[in-house]
Amino acid sequence: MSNLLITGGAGFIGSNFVRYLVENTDHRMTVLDKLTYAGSRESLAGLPSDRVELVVGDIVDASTVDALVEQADAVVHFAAESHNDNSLNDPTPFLSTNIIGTFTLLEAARKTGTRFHHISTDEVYGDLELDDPERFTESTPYNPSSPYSSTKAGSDLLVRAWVRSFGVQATISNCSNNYGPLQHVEKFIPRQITNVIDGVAPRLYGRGQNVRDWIHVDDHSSAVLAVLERGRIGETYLIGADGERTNVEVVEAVLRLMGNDPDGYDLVADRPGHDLRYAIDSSKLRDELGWRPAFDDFEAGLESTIDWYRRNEPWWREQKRDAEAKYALTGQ
Ligand code: NAD
Ligand code: TDX
Repeated sequence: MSNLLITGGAGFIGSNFVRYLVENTDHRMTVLDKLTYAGSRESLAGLPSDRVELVVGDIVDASTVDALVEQADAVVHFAAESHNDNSLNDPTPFLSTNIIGTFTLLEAARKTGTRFHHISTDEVYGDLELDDPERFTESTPYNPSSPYSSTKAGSDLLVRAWVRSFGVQATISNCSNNYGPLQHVEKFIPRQITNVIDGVAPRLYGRGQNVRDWIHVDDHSSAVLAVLERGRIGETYLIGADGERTNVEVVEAVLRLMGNDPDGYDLVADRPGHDLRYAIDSSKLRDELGWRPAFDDFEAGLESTIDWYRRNEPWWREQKRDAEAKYALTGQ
């Protein structure tokens, strides 16, 4: 059993990872989370207090970070500003949290020699044409499009430099779009599910033809655990589950599964710089570490996610009001 420091563990993927580790390992976890608009204590509710402790703090604060990294056997770094649309309205916190925050953690790991795993995104590679037969691999050149993805790319490059220059014991994983319970309703799938619950038509950007490569959040967690336990230091692993779908296909599935007419969506203004398509080739992770996704039925995963939002309205009702007020400003 070891002590893990989980940054951003009160957010969507971080809290699902903590829950996954409580169920599948003996690790003790300290969550360091600023509880921004995207993090909540409720996402960690019901977990055993002898396994999970929440420290409310900022990854940019070196004294907090140094003290916590010192006590940890490994760090898994999820904390980030994570939403592309927000980064178009105000990039400032993205620079601070994603770049300076990662730098602060790396400096602490350098001083202590602590094992470090950095969570990143496929968006660092830019986008693919709809008909491109290629998918992203670990050797695809970095070409980010948005303020969000450029700060994630910058944080990845810091990790690589700290490995090479200072011998930090780090790995990186770049994952495709996650779905599942506890995702903030500003994001595509929970936004549309909660719209339908509220009797509002789902909102598709542009013509809805953009493609995302969906993976269930628990499959992301099992892959991160595999890299943490067996990944080679200094290496990058792409995480994906062959889940490419156009946005309109996803919305039609949500509407159908919720008993509505699959055509009952609205087309709204496109996202500036909107990446066309993401697609992951996860052969390295599968061949080297023997990882396989457990969720091979997207519609079944979507159905249980819909069920979770139906049963957990108190968790999302307040954030829904705030998120829709922001979208109203851009007419989206
Ligand atoms: P999220 O926005 O739901 O959660 C982020 C968490 O980080 C929140 O709990 C927030 O309070 C915390 N946080 C933000 N700034 C902080 C700071 N300065 N100090 C401490 N805590 C801070 O994000 P998510 O969707 O769970 O994404 C988690 C990670 O996974 C991110 O690094 C993101 O880039 C990456 N990622 C996400 C996806 C996806 O589909 N959501 C896909 C690939 C990679
Ligand atoms: O209302 C919407 N309508 C719509 O058509 C919203 C919120 C989104 N979209 C589109 C934009 C994208 O093509 O749906 C797709 C998914 O949008 P987001 O949920 O905002 O995700 P994306 O921009 O693809 O980024 C996500 O995956 C990669 C995460 O938010 C990132 O943190 C991760 O790095």
